[in-house]
Amino acid sequence: MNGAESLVKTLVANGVNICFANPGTSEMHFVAALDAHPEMRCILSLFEGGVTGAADGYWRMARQPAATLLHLAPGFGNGYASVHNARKGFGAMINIVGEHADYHLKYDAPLKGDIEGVTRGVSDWLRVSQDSLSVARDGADAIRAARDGNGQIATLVLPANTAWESAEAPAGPLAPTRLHRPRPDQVAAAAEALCQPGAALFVGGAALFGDAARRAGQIASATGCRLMADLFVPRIERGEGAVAIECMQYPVMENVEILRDIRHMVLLGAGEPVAFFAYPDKPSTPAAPDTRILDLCGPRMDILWSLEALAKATGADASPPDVRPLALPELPTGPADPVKVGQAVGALLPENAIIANESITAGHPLMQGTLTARRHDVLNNPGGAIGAALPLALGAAVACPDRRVIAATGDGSAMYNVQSLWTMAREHLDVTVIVFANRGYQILRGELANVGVPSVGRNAERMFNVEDPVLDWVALAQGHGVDAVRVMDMDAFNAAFADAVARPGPFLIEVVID
Ligand SMILES: Cc1ncc(C[n+]2csc(CCOP(=O)(O)OP(=O)(O)O)c2C)c(N)n1
Repeated sequence: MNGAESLVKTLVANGVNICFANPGTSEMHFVAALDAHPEMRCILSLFEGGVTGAADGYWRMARQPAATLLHLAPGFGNGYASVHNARKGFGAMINIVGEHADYHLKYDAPLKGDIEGVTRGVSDWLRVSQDSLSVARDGADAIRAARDGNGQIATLVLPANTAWESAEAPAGPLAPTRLHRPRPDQVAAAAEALCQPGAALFVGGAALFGDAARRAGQIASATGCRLMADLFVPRIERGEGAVAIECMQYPVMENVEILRDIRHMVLLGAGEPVAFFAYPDKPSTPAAPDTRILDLCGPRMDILWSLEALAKATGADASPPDVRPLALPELPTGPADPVKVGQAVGALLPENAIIANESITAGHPLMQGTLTARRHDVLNNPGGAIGAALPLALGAAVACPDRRVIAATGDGSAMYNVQSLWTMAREHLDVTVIVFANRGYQILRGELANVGVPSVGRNAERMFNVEDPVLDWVALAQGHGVDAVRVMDMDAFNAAFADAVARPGPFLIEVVID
């Protein structure tokens, strides 16, 4: 057995059986070892942003880390933005990054780069394997790190000779690690604070879906506090029967209003809300200055245990949570616009769908339109580096083959990792892509005004519009092996969306917004 084989066997023995990949020569022994293990599913992306973004989407739904296979510093660098987004959402992945053989590094060969420099800033755990005998242990440590702290980015750099030289045995299954928990006095103080007038329980991470969200909802019902969360949370359950969680908005001054009456804020699985950007004369944090903030359980701590403890301390067991009703919007007609598209998606969304949302200026109407749709999950982009929706949808569809995945994206954002369409086609994934084709970086017009610049001149206009030439999304999709249609009005959108979510495989709808 060589080092690469010991690593693949270690991954498989620990339940890591998906590898999103874009390999090169320095990874050929790892490729050969993957080839010898058909129980590992290897999924090719044609750009590394798709590799790492898909691993993030996979983790968010499967709650199991996938491996990635990346080619030296430039390959990881191409995937950097999606790793950044994953890390901001406390996502997990195990990046296996090939490197030149250690004795080759001194020659400064073409693909040699500052691999530690490029990986360190977005890796919670980073190691360069020193020899082939250590590779299995390094792999096991990487898996443990990825699972630790509610999800971490683990990056293992694998010099080519450590992959091809002899190894002994793979490392077996790993014991789970224990998460930090708040002290009893902190739980008691939080419980007391939540019973005060003007209290909010501000939740994140695993508290936004499933049983944990129900627990949070019970605590809110029992104490009378508001239940709140950030806007761009990595995963949140919505629609019929989902616990009613009040989400923040994008404009910081709207959030100042939303939080105006909050006097006590208990953080559980989330940090304090912050403005996406700083603006002249606007605050960085929207909570009122006299709000008392209790940091009960950080995002890396034991969120589920903390919710249970808080439920017990507030006597929430018998309190039913406030949940969303089913109230489907009417199907809109007439020319297409983001509000109507949001309503149509809300009306037609299939039960148990997953929406990977990077709709930017169309995002608010989409969230409004789907608030009381059939039950679904939404995956947002917590890191703000655009290009997330297509890879996230890809990874979510691999994790949940029985669920319909919707990728809803701005046309500007969709271009960053457009190659993910090809992987959706190759893997026959049930993804319906909605591209909001407003032919520009619409949000940046508003942001220019937000920083106090009164008008858009020639250069700014040249940086904000994506016209001349106009992107042809039907041709782009078809060129990647995905069927597509362009729609201008709601009758056409409604018909296309209803058809797309019922047919197997990927389909793209370009909805033209003037
Ligand atoms: C990696 C990265 N590059 C650039 C940006 C800046 N940026 C934010 S939104 C945006 C344009 C988004 O355009 P689109 O997806 O078409 O949505 P729209 O604003 O038109 O609704 C850009 C360039 C970013 N957030 N991340």
